This record gives sequence, structure tokens and C-alpha cells, in this order.
Amino acid sequence: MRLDVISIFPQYLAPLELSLIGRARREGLLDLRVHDLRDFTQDRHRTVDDTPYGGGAGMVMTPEPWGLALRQVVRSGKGEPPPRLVVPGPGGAPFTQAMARALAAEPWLAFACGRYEGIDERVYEHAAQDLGLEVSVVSLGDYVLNGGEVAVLAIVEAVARLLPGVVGNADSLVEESHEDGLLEYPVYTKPASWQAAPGVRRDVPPVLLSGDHAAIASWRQQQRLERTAARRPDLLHPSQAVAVAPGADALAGLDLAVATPADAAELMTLTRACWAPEMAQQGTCGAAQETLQDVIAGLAVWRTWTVRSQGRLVASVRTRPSPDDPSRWQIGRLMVAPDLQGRGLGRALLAFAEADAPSGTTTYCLDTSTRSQTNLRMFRKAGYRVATPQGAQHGTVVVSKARR
Ligand code: 6GU
Repeated sequence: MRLDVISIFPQYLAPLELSLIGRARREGLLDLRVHDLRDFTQDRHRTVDDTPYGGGAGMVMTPEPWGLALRQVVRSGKGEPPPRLVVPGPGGAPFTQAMARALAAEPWLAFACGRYEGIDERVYEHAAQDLGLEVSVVSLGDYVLNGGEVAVLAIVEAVARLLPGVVGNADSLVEESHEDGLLEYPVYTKPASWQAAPGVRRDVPPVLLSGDHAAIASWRQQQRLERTAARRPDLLHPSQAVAVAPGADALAGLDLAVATPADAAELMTLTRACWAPEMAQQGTCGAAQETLQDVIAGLAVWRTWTVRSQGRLVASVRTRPSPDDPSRWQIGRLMVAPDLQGRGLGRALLAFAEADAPSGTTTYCLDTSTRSQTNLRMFRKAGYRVATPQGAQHGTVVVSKARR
């Protein structure tokens, strides 16, 4: 994986030479390049900030050095698809383990470390619209740091350790806090009985010494639940407690049903939530602009599946034979609630939609936006290839895959 970090304090990123990340760099698993934003200034004082238009406290980072730095990073890819741009900031979407997994699937990430009150907004527009980068503003949590550098250290560590070969023992990645929505159980090692102070002995819970693997597993699961309830009750809220098993089992435990008009309002809401980024980027979006009547009409001509977790609509997909060629199985509106993306639910739902096809199907096909590299890569990994370079509608392509 390639990583480019742009900062006015390149020395801040020095810790990325240490430990497992440092070793991964030396072994060539990570190609991490740090750039000094001031190298892209053109005045004697190497200025990177100025006062805000409209007034207000503090300074804003000027667009020119950012434009030059980003252009140079993109060009250095020599025709490779551009990196996904991550901009750390307290106003971003929360950085989660699911986001770490999504970022770890990217071949190339660039990080723009802001300082002061932030970066001139036109830099984000330029990156997305002129340079073609997918831009994600990401926050570590609800507090304010002085700049993005510390966040980049955290994000790079969380992402890099998911790459094959960076962490020696792959099993240690599986049983971890947040991987399935619960915190980790407490751990103990020798001695079994520790003399912590004169007259004070602290013993390891006896079940762990019992050799009874079933009892140990159930004790640990109970500890995870108690700990999560005490420290992170938000994770146990029904809307978040969607336990997505890895891979093909991702839909196990969720309720699948064919949608009826009674589902239309929720489907409309989920559609708008999922297509909001497109709507924001393009100012128009067929899916996000459908009325309730349009959604109900769609239910009559597609088989629409709802996926619910404890009643909440968390995902959906729809299928039908192509009206022009019944051997082609159309799959559409594949969507997962934004807070639950990155857990493999979309991929599993796609496999489900394929399995829904009747015999006689030769090809699966679906329309997708050319804007989302994340989605395009997901379809590619699932075996889909671009069938029409430019679809009927602007900004979309048809991807398809032969049934085997
Ligand atoms: Cl990612 N950046 C800054 N500057 N402050 C933060 C943050 C990021 N996450 C929480 N606070």
C-alpha cells in the first residue's frame, strides 16, 4: 500500500519509522512518503496561512500550496488511479474499525494535515472535482487537536496493521475490541497468584485455569458484554448491535423479506441516506430524488429485498430479469445504512441477489456510479467488469459478470 502525507510538520510523522509500521516500511509492504507543504509555497516567507474572509478568529490554510502538493502527489502515480484523500479534522465522520478496514482495502491513500482553523474549502472541491480524488474528512473523536498529524499517526497505525504481513500473528486481528461490536474481554498471564503488595494476593479468575474451553469461552463472552455495557453502552443500542459475521455468513441473524408498499417510506429514507454523497457531489441523483410514489412503483417492477436488524431497515437490494433480455439478471439499489458500511454486508447482499436469479440466467448486471472508487472496487472484487464504458445516464456505468 502506498501512503502520502502532506504536513507543515513532517517531523511529526517520524514515529512511523518505529515498531511494526517501521518494519513494514523497510520490508516494502508500505510505501510511505511524507511531504512538507512549505516546499510547495512560492514566496520568500513560505507562507501557508492567511486571515479568514468574513472575519473570525485564527488563520486559514491558503489553497495554492495545497493545490500544488496534491497535483504533484497525483502525478507521481504515473497514470495510476488517484489516491483516496483523507483529511483529518474534528468536523469529520467518526473514524471506526469499519473505516480502517475500508481504508486498508485501498491501494493508495493520501493524507492532508490541516492546522489552524482549517484548509480553504476550495481545496476539497479541487481535489474531488478537478483531480478526481475521493475525499473523506475523518475525526478521531469529539475533541479538538491542534492539527491532523497525530490523527494521521493513529489512522495509519489502525489501517496498516490490517494489511497482510504487517502484524505477525493474523489471529490476533480477529479477537479484538470493535471487530464484532463488543469490547474485548480482560486478559491475564503468569503468575496465577500475584503478590501485589505485602499481604495482598491477586489471583487470576479460576475458570481460566480450569482447562474447560467451553466454560472459558462463555466467561469471556459474558465479560465482553458486561464491559461493553459499563464502558460503551452506545454500542449495545439496537441500532448499532448489528453483529455481521464475516464473509458469506454476513446475513445470518438478519431478517430478509420481500418489500411491500408498507416498506416504501423507510426504503426512501435509506436510499436518500445512501445516495446523499452523490447528491451532494452532482446536485442531482435519480435514486435520492424519488418520491414515495416512485418507490412504490419500483416495488411493482422489481423484487426488492429488505434486510432488517431488530426491526431497523439496515440494507436493501432489488432484482429482476432485464426487460430486454431475460437471460440478464439486473441487480439494483444495493445499499447498506452508512453507519454499517464496511462490514461485508453489501458484498453478502450482492451474493444473495445473484443467488436469487432463476435458472436460465447467463449474466448479472448492475448500474453503478463512476464516482465511487470504493463501490467500483467492491464490484471488481466480486467478479464484475465494466460492460459499457459510459452508461445511458451521465456518470454511471453498467458492470456485469457471467453466471458460472
Ligand atoms: Cl482527526 N483532527 C483534529 N485537528 N482534531 C481532532 C481530530 C482530528 N479528531 C478529533 N479531534
